[in-house]
Amino acid sequence: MEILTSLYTIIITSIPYSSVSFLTPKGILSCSIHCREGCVAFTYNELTSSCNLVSEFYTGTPPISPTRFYMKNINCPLLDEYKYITMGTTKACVKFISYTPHWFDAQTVCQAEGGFLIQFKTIEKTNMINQYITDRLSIYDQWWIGFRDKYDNNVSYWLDDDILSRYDPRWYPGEPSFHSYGKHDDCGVLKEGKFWDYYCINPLKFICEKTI
Ligand SMILES: [Ca+2]
Repeated sequence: MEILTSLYTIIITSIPYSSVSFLTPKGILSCSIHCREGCVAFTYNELTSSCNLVSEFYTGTPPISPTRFYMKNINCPLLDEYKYITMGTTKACVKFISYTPHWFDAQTVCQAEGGFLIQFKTIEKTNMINQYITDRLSIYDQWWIGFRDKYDNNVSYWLDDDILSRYDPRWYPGEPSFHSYGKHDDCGVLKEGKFWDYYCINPLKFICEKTI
């Protein structure tokens, strides 16, 4: 049981979760060993020898009966509506926020929670988040993300100052425009799986990220 102590925190929760189940008569340790890539927690029922590997859980929906969870010690505050999303070796701790401030207030909210507007430095991470949005939200939603033309010189920078090339294939056709309808398009948006630049004072939903 030392492995459980070192790798997992036991919490009692009524949080709904998505999981796969199978029988492991060898017990809870066997169940825990199956909780590897893509698994953030598990439950084990001693009476039925049923092991549930949990890939995601979340708050805000009607509670189910309380379950004893064994949760991996991941630096992602899942109980604060952040989601730990994995696809292969790609991982992210993110929160989709549906009220609609302008870009700067969105970034301020993320910073107040110890994070930042989400950055997409790899194709794999972009694909993973787009898949999640397609499956659980709407691909037509518009989200503030963590890049902008910070010097107003038609160069887009991620929040860590890496440049997002204007030739990156993840831009929507015709983007970045940098200007439209007489306004500066300086702030980063994810919509329909692609990057756009918008006028920063638009009211949009946003995605916060925490480093894990
Ligand atoms: Ca634009």
